[in-house]
Amino acid sequence: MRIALVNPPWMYKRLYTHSLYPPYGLLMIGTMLAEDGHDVRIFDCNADELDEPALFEAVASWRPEAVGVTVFTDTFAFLERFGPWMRKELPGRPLILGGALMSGAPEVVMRSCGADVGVIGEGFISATNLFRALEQGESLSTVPGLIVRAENDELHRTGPTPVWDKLDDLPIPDWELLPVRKYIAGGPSPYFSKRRLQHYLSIITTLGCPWSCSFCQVPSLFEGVRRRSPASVAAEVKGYVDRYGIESMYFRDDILFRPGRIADALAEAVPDLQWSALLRADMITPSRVRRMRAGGCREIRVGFESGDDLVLDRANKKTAVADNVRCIEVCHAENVAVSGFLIVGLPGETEASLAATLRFVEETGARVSVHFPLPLPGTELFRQGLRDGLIPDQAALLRRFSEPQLPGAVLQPPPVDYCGLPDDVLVGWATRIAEVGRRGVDADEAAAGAADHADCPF
Ligand code: B12
Repeated sequence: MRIALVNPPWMYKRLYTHSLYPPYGLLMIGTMLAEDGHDVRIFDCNADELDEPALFEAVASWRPEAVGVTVFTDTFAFLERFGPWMRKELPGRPLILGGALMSGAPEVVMRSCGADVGVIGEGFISATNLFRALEQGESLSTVPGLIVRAENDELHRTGPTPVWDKLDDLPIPDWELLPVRKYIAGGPSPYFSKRRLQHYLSIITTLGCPWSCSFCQVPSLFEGVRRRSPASVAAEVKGYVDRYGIESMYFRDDILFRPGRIADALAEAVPDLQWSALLRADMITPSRVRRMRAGGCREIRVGFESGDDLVLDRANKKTAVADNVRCIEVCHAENVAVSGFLIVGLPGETEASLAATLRFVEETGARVSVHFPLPLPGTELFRQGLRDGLIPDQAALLRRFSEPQLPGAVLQPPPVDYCGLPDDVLVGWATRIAEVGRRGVDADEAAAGAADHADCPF
């Protein structure tokens, strides 16, 4: 089958000005469908800088038999335009959706654009089965893991999503499906100091998370916690070094589990490679960070979230401010850069807790970016918003997520009020905290002689 896969234009582009981020889920799906014998082409609006008219024209002129779109936080408004366009220009061709936002609110997202099928949660098995069934003209109602539009326009779920057990057995992504050289040359990620990590590719080694923070969708997105072995990770990375000459690697896992063992495997397979990853503060010990640094780690990022323990508790974060402070001290001592994320306006937030967060940033010299709580479908925050009547119209909320962000979009007022503080008070605190949190970055970039990073949260 001739399948067009679309990575829509990001509305949050201003937040991520200094780097390109590959649509990893779409890349994996594309790789697997191509291996299954389909003719696959990814239309990557970000790397190829396609605006909507250019995308529509490119897709139509390729004449696909089916179109798949990856649906993230900011895709809703795009779908409301793309669906009707497809009905008109590619009549009879199925529109298939997948991705985090689609998985969190399948009915709302499917209705927004008249899509024919959605893949709920991970798509390794269900997407493959879905396209086989489509090709053979079989009914989709027997393919589990989907939401399907029936003749009468009703939406039906087809049963639990099948789970890919052994991640080591997944195919290596075929980066040639994307403009891979643009990704490698896309400049250093804003998260990296310019001096340290350049020419990199991304990898994900884990699906799922054992914690259940109120603001995070991951536990509801992927079943259980599945991890790749350090040996298979190192072998894949070595393949990229050999083939593309990359110098660095960016681990995109929400939490990189077993970072010490991964570092050991990388030290052996690719001794010159440098890397960055996300971890939890309570995973950081001097011996582990030393081992990570010896294996090439140059920066970690951590969800600090707040400088107040009550706010952390109510978010079910299961870390304390003391863990965050210790994490920063250890990383500084071991010469591994550390930066993190804060959320301003979580349930329980007060001006006193905001003052505590500002103090935490000032006293530790933490590099942070500041965000407001996003009620993502599938999270406790979202459920709470529904229970408390704060989200009267789900489609309106998701549309709001797709509004183009201003420069420094971290300082957009929150779409839902979770703490009772007025918007201008929250924005005022967020601005002050973000300013202090940028100091470390500015010093770092000045030392590196880097270009102006004015818009960039890091
Ligand atoms: C890397 C990453 C990023 C990168 C790149 C994002 C991107 N669009 O590719 C960056 C740093 C830019 C980013 C930014 C943001 N992110 Co982010 N990100 C991730 C992360 C850590 C990994 C994504 C990934 O590759 N997963 C692994 C792959 C295999 O899974 P997948 O993408 O879901 O794909 C599978 C299925 O969904 C399905 N599938 C996906 N697409 C399609 C398409 C078709 C046609 C089919 C059939 C199937 C299918 O099959 C795939 C294989 O199983 C996830 C958390 C996570 N673990 O997934 C958060 C996550 C996706 N991000 C999240 C959020 C909130 C954001 C931001 C809003 C943060 C912010 N405040 O700015 C922005 C939004 C930017 C944007 N436009 O997406 C939320 C998503 C919520 C949502 N409902 O969309 C997540 C789930 C994190 C969380 N803790 O809740 N993010």
